Amino acid sequence: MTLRLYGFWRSNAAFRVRVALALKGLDYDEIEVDILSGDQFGSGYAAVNPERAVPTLVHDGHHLSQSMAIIEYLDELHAEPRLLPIDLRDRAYARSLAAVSAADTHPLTVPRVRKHIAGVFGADPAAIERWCQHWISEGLATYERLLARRPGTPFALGAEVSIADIGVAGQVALADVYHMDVDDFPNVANLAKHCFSLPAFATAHPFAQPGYHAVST
Ligand SMILES: N[C@@H](CCC(=O)N[C@@H](CS)C(=O)NCC(=O)O)C(=O)O
Repeated sequence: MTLRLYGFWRSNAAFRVRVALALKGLDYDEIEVDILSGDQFGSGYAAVNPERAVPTLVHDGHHLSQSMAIIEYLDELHAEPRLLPIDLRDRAYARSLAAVSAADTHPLTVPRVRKHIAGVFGADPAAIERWCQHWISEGLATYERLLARRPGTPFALGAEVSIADIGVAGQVALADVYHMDVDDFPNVANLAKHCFSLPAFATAHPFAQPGYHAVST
């Protein structure tokens, strides 16, 4: 079996897939698509993923996109450890937690959105940074309220790591990229501490990627 991930060091969606691959112990190679330089629009990448976004996972020649769909595919391909709980209600809860970051907040911070608010509304780099920090903070606050209502330990659903934790940890990784601390969100901070103590999460972090370099947002 061969697995190739097209990603980028600061891509939060690629982070989610890296964590899932590592938790399942699946070997893969990663090809960098520099989405800050526009490589997602190049003719080479068009053949890989017409969405013009990362991640793309290529499994034995089969192309998969959208991080959540990729994680669910990996969960069905390689069941252990399960990232989607067996229990119907737990599974819905885990998916809903993951979606707070993957569907609601992270998409507001991606390069095409930043470029659009700069080009159409004249947002300067400081305004774009404030925009992103606002939505990241909103996501963290939503997670804090959800985790307070249903505390899990050490992970969101209890003893086992799940797709929910990938979402929460991803939101914290996003905060790291935007120079934000998570001190105001103690439940989130505690969950992230447990997640990032696992090599699968730590090695997936944007700052641990070979292409990482400190850039302004
Ligand atoms: N919903 C998609 C998000 C894909 C996405 O927007 N990826 C970003 C990086 S995290 C990207 O490649 N953006 C390119 C752009 O905005 O031009 C997923 O979860 O995979």
